Amino acid sequence: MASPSNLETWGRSTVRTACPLDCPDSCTLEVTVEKGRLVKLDGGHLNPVTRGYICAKVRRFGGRVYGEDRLLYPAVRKGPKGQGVFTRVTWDEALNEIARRMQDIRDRWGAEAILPFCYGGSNGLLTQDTNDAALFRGFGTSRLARTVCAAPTGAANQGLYGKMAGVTYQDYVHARLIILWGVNPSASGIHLVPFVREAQKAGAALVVIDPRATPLARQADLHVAPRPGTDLPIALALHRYLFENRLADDRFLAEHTRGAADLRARAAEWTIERAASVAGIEPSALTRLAEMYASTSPALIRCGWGLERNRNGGSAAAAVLALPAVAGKFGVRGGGFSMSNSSAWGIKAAAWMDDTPEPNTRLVNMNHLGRALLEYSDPPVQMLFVYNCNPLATMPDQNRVLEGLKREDLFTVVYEQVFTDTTRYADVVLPATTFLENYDIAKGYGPITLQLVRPVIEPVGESRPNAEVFSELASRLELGDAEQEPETLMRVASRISADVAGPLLEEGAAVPRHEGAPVQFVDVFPLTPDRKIDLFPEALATQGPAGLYGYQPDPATERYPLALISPASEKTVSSTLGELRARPGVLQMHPVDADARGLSQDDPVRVFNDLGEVQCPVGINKDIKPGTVSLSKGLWRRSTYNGSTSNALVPDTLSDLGAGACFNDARVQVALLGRH
Ligand SMILES: Nc1nc2c(c(=O)[nH]1)N[C@H]1C(S)=C(S)[C@@H](COP(=O)(O)OP(=O)(O)OC[C@H]3O[C@@H](n4cnc5c(=O)[nH]c(N)nc54)[C@H](O)[C@@H]3O)O[C@H]1N2
Ligand SMILES: Nc1nc2c(c(=O)[nH]1)N[C@H]1C(S)=C(S)[C@@H](COP(=O)(O)OP(=O)(O)OC[C@H]3O[C@@H](n4cnc5c(=O)[nH]c(N)nc54)[C@H](O)[C@@H]3O)O[C@H]1N2
Ligand code: SF4
Ligand SMILES: [Mo]
Repeated sequence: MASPSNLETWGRSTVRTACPLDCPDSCTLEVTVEKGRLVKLDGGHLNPVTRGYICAKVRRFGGRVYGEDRLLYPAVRKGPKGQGVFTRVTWDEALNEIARRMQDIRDRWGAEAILPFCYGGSNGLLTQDTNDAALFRGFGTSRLARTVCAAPTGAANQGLYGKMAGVTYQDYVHARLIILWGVNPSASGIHLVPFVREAQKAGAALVVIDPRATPLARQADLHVAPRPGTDLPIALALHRYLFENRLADDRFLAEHTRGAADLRARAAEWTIERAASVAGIEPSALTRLAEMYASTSPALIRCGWGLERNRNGGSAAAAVLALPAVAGKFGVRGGGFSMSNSSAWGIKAAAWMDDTPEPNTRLVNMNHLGRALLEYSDPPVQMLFVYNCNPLATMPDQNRVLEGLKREDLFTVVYEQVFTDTTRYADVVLPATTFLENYDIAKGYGPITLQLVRPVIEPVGESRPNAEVFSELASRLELGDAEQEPETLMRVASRISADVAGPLLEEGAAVPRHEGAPVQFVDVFPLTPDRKIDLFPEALATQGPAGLYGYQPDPATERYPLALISPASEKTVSSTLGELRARPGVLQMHPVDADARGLSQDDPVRVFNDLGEVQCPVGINKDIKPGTVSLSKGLWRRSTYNGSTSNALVPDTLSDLGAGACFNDARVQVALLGRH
C-alpha cells in the first residue's frame, strides 16, 4: 500500500486511486505526480464502467489543491464574526481550544448544545461516520438527521423495497425503453450517458421527464416537461392507465406485492387529462408515455433526485418506483428501476462505526439549520462543528442560516479544505486534506464498486485527514486513543467481509457477485420482512400533510408565479470547486417569461420572494419550461452580484416523506435590477 512516506517524491510517477466525491460514478483515477507535486489527473480502468475518462471539474482539481483559497494551517478568529480575519495557531492550540469549549458547553448547557454538521464532502467510508461518530456519540452531542439529499427517494425505496439494489450502468444496453425521470446524467453522472446512447443505438426508445430540455432530452423520443413538483400526478395517471386498461400485471402483483388496491384507489382520481393539466403538459404526451411503458419490455426507469426536492417529492418517488411492479417490468435484464445503489453492498453503518450504540440525544434535521441556530432553546445550539459540508452555500433558507452563523455567542468550528462561505463565520478553522492527500474507501452509488483512495501527494500545508483529527480530539476528551489514519483504514476494512476487504486492499477495488449487475427479481429481491414490495407501506401511509400519494397543490401566487429550480452544474459537485467558477451564475429563463418582463440576454436581474433576493445576470433559454426558472446549485457568494444564491429563496419546508429539502419548490418573481 502506498503511504505518503513511501511515495516516490522525486521524479515522475503515476499512481492509481479513486474519486470519492459525492457523484454516483466513483471513477478510478490515475494521478501523475512529479517532484511531489500533482501534475495531471486522469481516468483509470479499475472501475470498468467509468472507462478511463473523468469529468472536466476533477481534471482541474489541482486548482483546489494548490489554489489561493486552500486552507494551510489552523487559525482562530480575530475581530468581529464574519469579517474573515484570522490568526494562525498550532494544531495543539486549536484542538485544545475546541476541547476546552466542548467541556465548558457541556458543563453549562449540556452536550446537546453541540451540533456536529456534516454531509457531502466525500462519499467515502473513512471520512465520515468513523472517528467523528465515535467522538460525538461518546460526548453525547445532538445528532444530525442527514436529510439534505436523497431522504425522500430513500424513504420511498426503503418503504416499498427495503432498498433493493437497482439496475447498473452496464445493463442499460439491454433495455428497450429507458425513462430518465428527474435526472440529468450529462452533468450529474457523466458515465451513464454512453450507456444510454448505446442502448438507443441498439434500438431502445428514450423518454426524459424534466422541466428542462437537458442534453439527453434533446435526443429523446419523448420529452415530457412537467411543472416542478407535479411528478406525483403524472405517475399516478400512469398507474390509473395501467389498472383501468387491464395492463397491470395481476399475477406479479398477487405474488410479489402488498398494497396494490390502496395505490389503485389513490390513483383513481388522476385521469390523463387531469394530471396533464396540473403538470402543464399535453395529454397526448402523457398518453404516449403510458402506451410506450405498458407495451415495451425490458423497460427501465432511472429515478433521479430532481423530482424529490419538493413538497410532493417522497410520494412522487414512491409512485415512480411502484411503476415497474404494477406494469410487471422486473425479472429481465435491463428491466426494473435504478436509483442509488449505495445500499447494494449491504454494509450497514454500524459495521464500520464505533460499536457504542447511538445515544438517544436530540435529533436535528439539517434542513432546519437556520431554525436550529436561531430558535432552538432546549438547549440552544452553542457550538456548531462543521466538516465535509458548506452549509451557508448548500442548506435551505440561506438568510436564516447566515443570521444564525453571525450569532456572537455561537462557537463555530469549520474544518475545511478551502476558505468557503461558511468558513468566514468560523471561530476556529481547521485545514483538511483532500482525497489526493488522505486514505478513503470510495463507494459508488451508480456502479456497484468499492475502491481504495490513497494519498498520492503529501498533505498541503498543515492539513490533516478527518480520521486523525477526530480521534485526536477524542483522546483529548478522554474518549479513546488517538489513531493514525492507516489504522482507521485497517479497522474499517476489517469490518467489511474478508472477501471484499481483501481485493479492496490488495488490488484497490472490490466488485460484488453478479459482476456488479444484478437483475431485479432474479438476483436481488426486496429487503422487506416478507420479501414483497409494499406498495402502500404503513410507515409512509400517513406521512406528510396529504398522506402517501396525496398531492399538495402548486404554491405559486400572483406575486411569485415562477417556479425556481437549482439543478446540478457540470462545474461543481454541490458547492465543491465553486471557488474556481470564473463567471457569475446565470438565471435561466424562457423567452416568453423574459419578454413579459422586458428582459434581454445578460440583463442584471433580481430574483426574489419573501425570504430573500438574488442578483445575477439572466440567460434567455428556450430549453427551460415557461413558468420555471433555474439557477445552478452550489454557487458561492462570489458567483452572484449580491452574495445570495438560490438557497436564499428556498423555504425550509420539508418534503412529504423523509423530511427532505425542497430545493426545487421555491416560488419567485424576477425583475430587471434597479426596476421595482
Ligand atoms: N457535476 C455534478 N455532478 C453531481 C452533483 C453536482 O452538483 N454536480 N451533485 C451530486 C449529487 S449530491 C447528487 S444528489 C446528484 C443529483 O443528480 P440529479 O438527480 O441529476 O439531480 P439534479 O441535477 O438536482 O436534478 C436532475 C434534473 O431534475 C430536473 N428537475 C427539477 N425539478 C424537477 C421536478 O420537479 N420533476 C422532474 N421530473 N425533474 C425536475 C432538473 O431540471 C434536472 O435536470 O448528482 C451528483 N453529481
Ligand atoms: N439550491 C440547492 N441546494 C442544494 C441542492 C440543490 O439541488 N439545490 N442539492 C443538495 C444536495 S443534493 C447535496 S448532497 C448538498 C451537499 O451539500 P454539502 O454537504 O455542503 O456539500 P459540498 O457543497 O460539496 O461541500 C462539502 C465540503 O466538504 C469539504 N470536504 C471535502 N472533503 C473533506 C474532508 O475530507 N474533510 C473535511 N473536513 N472537509 C472536507 C469540501 O471542501 C466542501 O467544502 O447540497 C444540497 N444543496
Ligand atoms: S466527480 Fe464523478 S465523474 Fe468526476 S472524477 Fe469524480 S467520480 Fe468521476
Ligand atoms: Mo446530493
